[in-house]
Amino acid sequence: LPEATAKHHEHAVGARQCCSAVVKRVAAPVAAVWAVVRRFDKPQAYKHFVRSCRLVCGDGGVGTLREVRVVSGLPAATSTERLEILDDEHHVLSFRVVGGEHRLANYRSVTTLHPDTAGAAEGTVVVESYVVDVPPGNTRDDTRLFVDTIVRCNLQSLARTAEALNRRGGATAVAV
Ligand code: A8S
Repeated sequence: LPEATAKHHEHAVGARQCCSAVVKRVAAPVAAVWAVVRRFDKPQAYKHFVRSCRLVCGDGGVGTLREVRVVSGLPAATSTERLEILDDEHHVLSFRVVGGEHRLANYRSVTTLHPDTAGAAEGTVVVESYVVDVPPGNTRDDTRLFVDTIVRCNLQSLARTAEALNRRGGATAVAV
């Protein structure tokens, strides 16, 4: 990764915290993936664990607060999240969990997009790293397994969403 972007994935990890990262290749150009990722007001466009989302304050720029309602069956009901970084030039988005009814206190993630030059067609490599408190009564490994699973699901469905958007030729007509 370019050095400036790699730095975004360096997290200060406290004694009772854990961190990890998930990488996903998408068969669509960076613009198509970014069109989906950058919509802090619409995480449900690809995050299937999100039932609904409303903005508490802000208009989708840095500092915007959203309240996410999670689908049933998870040890969570709501999450209040603040947009920390939205860099349209370098394709970096970061948010922080500031409240809600769930067990992932102090969750913070960083998502970066990179052109994938390996294949013939234009592709994207998505890197998503996070740091989070280990909940009382859980181990670091439990926590990493739980969160990695959610993030992997999100990036899988991000890939499907961006690839469909790209096939419709609509990286700029953001129909997410
Ligand atoms: C994201 C990443 C995560 C979201 C987690 C890890 C969450 O929304 C879910 C279950 C929880 O227990 C915690 O990018 C929380 O959204 C699906 C409500 C925060």
